[in-house]
Amino acid sequence: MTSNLITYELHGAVAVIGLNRPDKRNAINDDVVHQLRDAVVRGGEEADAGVIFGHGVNFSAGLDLAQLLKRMESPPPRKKTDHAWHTVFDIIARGPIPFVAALHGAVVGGGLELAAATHIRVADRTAFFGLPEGQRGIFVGGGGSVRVQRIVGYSVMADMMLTGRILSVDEAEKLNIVRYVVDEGQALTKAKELAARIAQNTPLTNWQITNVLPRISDLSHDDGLFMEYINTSMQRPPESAQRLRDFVEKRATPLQAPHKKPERRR
Ligand code: 1HE
Repeated sequence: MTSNLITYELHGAVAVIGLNRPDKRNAINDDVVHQLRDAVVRGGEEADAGVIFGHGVNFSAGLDLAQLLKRMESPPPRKKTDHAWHTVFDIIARGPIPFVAALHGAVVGGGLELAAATHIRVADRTAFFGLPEGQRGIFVGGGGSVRVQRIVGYSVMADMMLTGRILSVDEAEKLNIVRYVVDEGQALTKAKELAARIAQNTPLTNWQITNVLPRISDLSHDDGLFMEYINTSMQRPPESAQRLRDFVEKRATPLQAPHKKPERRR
């Protein structure tokens, strides 16, 4: 599927989804949000992991400010509707499959909020990160007050929003905004490689990691342990027994310590 503003390709078990509005620096307008929704829903149905990236030289310049201005200059709607950004970003964050973001160039405002809705972020050395909402006279609206704040904490987010501070890739890595830093032009390749690896996990375990784990972090100690117990004792992926047998019967690929070369199990 290639709609005009979002591209979608299935690479094996990985849905590769691209923001495709490079002339506007992949600024996110209503049509982008709607097409992104269709793409992530489709990915959830037919893939086991997904990648989100930006066409052109940026990931995303965030909310389409021209469209927002037009809306501000029009009469307000009579009725409240669902906030489409929240709906779509929640499908990414808490849907059926994990997503990896491949970041380069501008990752700002709503672009950073979108990246924060994914589960793993990879950035190349051209990426920079900002929340210029303060300068634009608006507030975060794509879930950033929850997701970005949970990643970087209040003091970092307040600094980014109040002063307009732009973070480099190295700063973003220190703050856990990104987990992998790669050379220029390599973010998409690395993100696809990670997604392909993730897609080999059992879908139920991936779902527990993306849906149960973040909810546990919102719970009290006691409730968290209880939720963990329920999850480990009441539902196991159907593939678990075979995977455990593979390990016990020495067919599983050994874990690899970073300082050692891979070794075959005998
Ligand atoms: C845009 C947008 C946009 C570019 N909305 N049209 N986001 C921001 O405050 C970031 C605004 N953008 C920028 O600061 C710069 O565009 C960039 C640093 C990302 C890239 O700079 P550059 O020199 O490569 O591009 P440019 O010349 O600034 O922009 C190229 C075109 O993209 C130009 O349109 P043109 O018709 O004159 O060619 C720009 O107007 C257009 N463009 N960014 C609309 N954001 C749910 S709440 C989330 C709240 C936020 O996201 S706030 C942060 C908004």
